[in-house]
Parts: sequence; structure tokens; C-alpha cells
Amino acid sequence: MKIAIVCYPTFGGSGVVATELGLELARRGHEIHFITYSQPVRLALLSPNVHYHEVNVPEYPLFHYQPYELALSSKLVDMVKLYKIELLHVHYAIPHAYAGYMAKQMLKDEGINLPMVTTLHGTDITLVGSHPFYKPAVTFSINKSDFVTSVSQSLKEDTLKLFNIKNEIEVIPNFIELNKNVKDAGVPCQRSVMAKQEERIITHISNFRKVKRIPDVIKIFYNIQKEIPAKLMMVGDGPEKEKAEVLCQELGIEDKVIFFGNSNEIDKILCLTDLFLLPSETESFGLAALEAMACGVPVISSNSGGLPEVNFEGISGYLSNVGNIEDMAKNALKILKDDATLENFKENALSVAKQFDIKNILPLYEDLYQKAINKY
Ligand code: GMT
Repeated sequence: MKIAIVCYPTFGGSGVVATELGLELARRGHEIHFITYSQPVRLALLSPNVHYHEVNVPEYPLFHYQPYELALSSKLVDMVKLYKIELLHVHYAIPHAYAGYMAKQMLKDEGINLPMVTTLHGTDITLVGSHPFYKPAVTFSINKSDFVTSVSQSLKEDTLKLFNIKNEIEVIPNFIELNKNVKDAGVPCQRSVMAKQEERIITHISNFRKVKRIPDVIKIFYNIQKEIPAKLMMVGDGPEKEKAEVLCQELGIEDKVIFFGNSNEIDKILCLTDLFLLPSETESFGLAALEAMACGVPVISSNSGGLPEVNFEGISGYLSNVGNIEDMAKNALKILKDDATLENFKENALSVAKQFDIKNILPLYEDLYQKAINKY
């Protein structure tokens, strides 16, 4: 199939899922066209099956806001005609499903039917999309998509609660490419560079937005390091990062916390990690937790949104109510207290991650694409 994928090219989970999906589809022989405003961060190599088309928005002083949706829908029309693209898959409803629908209509005018699949990722529904300023447009674009998927059952339920949806929503969970982590590639985990032999290594990876509850991450770690020797690795960048650095200083733990910024080498960090923290306010799925588990890292998370669908209580880690940092620290210590318990949780985290192997999930998208193409 010839498929156009529209996504955010940044470090966010939706862009990562879209990119990894496109790359695996290309490996399976499909022709993939990424259409977005810059090359997706996980898209290192282009190949005959993987194309990238940049959306440019010309600056004009009259515009207070530059019209990205307009440029995106025009680019979609041009690329669909040029490459004879058969299907459009948009990730994140705002504004991608809206621009996709406009492209569909423009193409229809020229006698071309372009089926559109929209994947809902989380904040496009729970945080941004349900804002009254966006709600009518988001409802419209979801209802006008040919097929709609959500990355968890919890997100599906939230969508049905928040919007007046007439379309079916199919749950297709996020996935992970196993056997790609550095241990399997024979690259040694350089643990000794990061911590002393006796220290446990704890990691958090995110976009450091409010929804991630970054101060909770620091406070959970603060409680852990009072009991056992430990280091915290904070990976990513965003609005809450500076405050987190200040909090570490106030708590006197700045020498135990390393801030990395955004990284393209997540696997190298996860392979030397003992425990992953994700105490988010809400998380439609929690891809970062799954990526950790795929590297054999147990997870301490909140129990909100889709997290219970990914992190299994007492097996791959533990889940607590949002904000209950005492419980999260207590559970972390339960996992970290001795080598045998930690080893057990590490093995279990990996086996749970295996359920989300891309090999199991990708055929669900392929079947849906075929249904969408057959619709016309
Ligand atoms: O994690 C974020 O805030 C970024 C956001 C995105 O759309 O890039 O992530 C959402 O989509 C991910 C991929 O489907 C999910 O794993 C995240 O749970 C979801 N984030 C939230 O719901 C807060």
C-alpha cells in the first residue's frame, strides 16, 4: 500500500509511534510518505520505501498566526496526486484530522477518494481537544474520519465521554520493537560511568510538562535515596525542567540527580536502569513506560488513564493513586530492596512488554488500512 503518515515530528509519544509504525510498514514492503513540518526525530534514514515531505508555511506579516493546517492540507493534496497515495493515516487529532479532512474534500472534487484513518493519542482528547475553543472542530474531524483508533481502552472511554462521537473507535494499543535494545546489539551497558556499584539507578523520561508531575518524580526519589544508595536520571526537556533542578537543590540531592535533556539514545540509558518512574496526572497509554519495560525495567506509575493497561500491578511494577508519593516510594523500595526481587521484576517487565511486540500489533493496522481502501 502507498500510505501517507501525518504526525508531530518531535520527541512526543504520538510522533514516536507514528514513525516506528511507518518504518515497520516500510520494512514489510509498503511505501510510506511522512508529511510534517520537519523530519521526525526517530526517522534517521530515508530509503526507497520511506519518503519525507516537508510542510512549509510561508511567513506573511498580515497573519498573526501562520496557517499550518492550510499548508498541510495543500501539501497532502499535492503529494497524494504525485505519488498516487492510497491512504492517509493521521496521528493526533489536532490539527491533523482537520487538515486531512480538508485534503479529502479537495481531492474528492477531482474525483480521487482518499480514505483517512485517525489515531487518537491522548492529550489531543484529554487536555487540548476537549477545550471549548477546539471541541466542535475535533468532534467534526473524528466523525468525518473513515476509521478511528485509540491507543488504549481508557482513551476510547474518555473520548466517548467528552465528545459526541458517532464513529466506531477501535482500540489498537501502542507497540514496541523488541530485540532492538542495545544489550541485544552487543553494546555494553556503561553502568559504572553513571553510578557506583552499590547504587540503584532510577530513570524518568518525558517532555517535562505539568501533566508528568515532575516534582513527584523528584520527591519519590528523595524518599528512596533516604533508604538506599541511588541515582536519578532525568531525561527530556520541557517547561518543568528548571523548577525540577531548583527542587533538587532545595532538597540537597543535586549531586544524585543527572539531567540529560532530550536524547536519541534512550535504549542506552534504559539498559543501565533499575527502575522507571512515571507518576503522571494522566497518561492515555504511557509509551515511555513500555519502552522501559521492553529493556527489562520495572515501572512505578500512577494508576490513571491507560497506565493499568500497560503496567501490571505487582508484576511489571506497581501503580498508586496520582500524587501518592509515599506509596510510590514504598513500592519502589519493595522492588529495589534486594537483587533477587529486582531481577524477578525485571524479567516480568520484559515478558509483559512482549505482549506489545510490534509484530502482533502491526497486522491490526494493516487490516484496518485494507478495510479503509476497500470502502471506496
Ligand atoms: O506524553 C505526552 O505528553 C506526549 C503525547 C503525544 O501525543 O505525543 O503522548 C500521548 O501519546 C502517547 C503515544 O500514544 C501516549 O503513550 C501518552 O500516554 C500520551 N500522553 C498523555 O496522554 C499525557
